Amino acid sequence: MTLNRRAVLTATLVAGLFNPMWAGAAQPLVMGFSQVGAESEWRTANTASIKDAAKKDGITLKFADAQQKQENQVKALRSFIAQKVDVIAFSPVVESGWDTVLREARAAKIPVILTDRAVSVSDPSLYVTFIGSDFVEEGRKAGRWLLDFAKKAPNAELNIVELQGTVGSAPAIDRKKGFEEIIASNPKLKLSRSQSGDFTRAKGKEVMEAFLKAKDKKIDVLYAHNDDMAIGAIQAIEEAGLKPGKDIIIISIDGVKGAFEAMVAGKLNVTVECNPLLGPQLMQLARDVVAGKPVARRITTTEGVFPAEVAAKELPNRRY
Ligand code: GYE
Repeated sequence: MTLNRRAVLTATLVAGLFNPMWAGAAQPLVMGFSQVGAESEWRTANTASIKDAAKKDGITLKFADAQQKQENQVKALRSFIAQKVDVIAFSPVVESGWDTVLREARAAKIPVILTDRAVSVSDPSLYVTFIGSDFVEEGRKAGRWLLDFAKKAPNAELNIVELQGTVGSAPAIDRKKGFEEIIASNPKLKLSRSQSGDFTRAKGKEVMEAFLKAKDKKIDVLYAHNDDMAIGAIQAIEEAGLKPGKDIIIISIDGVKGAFEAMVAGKLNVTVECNPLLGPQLMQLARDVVAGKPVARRITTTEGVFPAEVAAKELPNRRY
């Protein structure tokens, strides 16, 4: 180092302007992540996966929990923009209402990755890529299981009630759509009631209690958009003196451990898998996006269907 350069470096250090990158140390990538909340077992596993993967990958994660409120998510995204993070990732609580804040991110030249849930925006180039499950297909899988089940008693009419996820959220919209599309082929399958239980156990129980109190029609089948609501509903069914999984057939989505335990106990009939372990893939995507590498617009996760008959064998293999 010449005397001159040393003098400049010393002066910079003194002025507090020293950037370690000049000395060859790489700056860690900074990701702002806005999570929906902590409403379900699925979400807890998803958060853990993202935090673990960021740590393992040496990515600095700024994590914000929106407590299932869109306004909190918008605030979090604006704060990430103000902090000039390298990349923003978020799981949007509902589909609509994102245009303005996503334009702000674009104006700040911060790329946005959607995880888990989709948005509906006027300009799809407002986000780079979307990684998560195909919720319509999950609804179809639930519907197909019921079609098969209904074949066992082909003349019987089955009265179905539905516990929907959060109103306006991609999984609630799509899981309803996929299920209805499939059951439409059998006129004996009738959906009589459908209400949101907001993806939580407490609301699932509350809404199921109301369904049971109505007593106008015997309920044969419950379709819950997630396991937590099904588990809440199981409690309501038991408190009403009925046997969940027998008097009322129960179909749900996610495939969390709690659902496998309920199946082993004979209280839940089937769960359609939805994989929350998106962390490692998300970190890789973030690195590629920030490096300007081309990435796929849509990345879907591969998932199965687990009926009660395989629950005991599968339970020890479950990772969430
Ligand atoms: O199914 C539910 C959670 O968006 C896929 O959100 C996710 C859903 C999941 O609360 O349990």
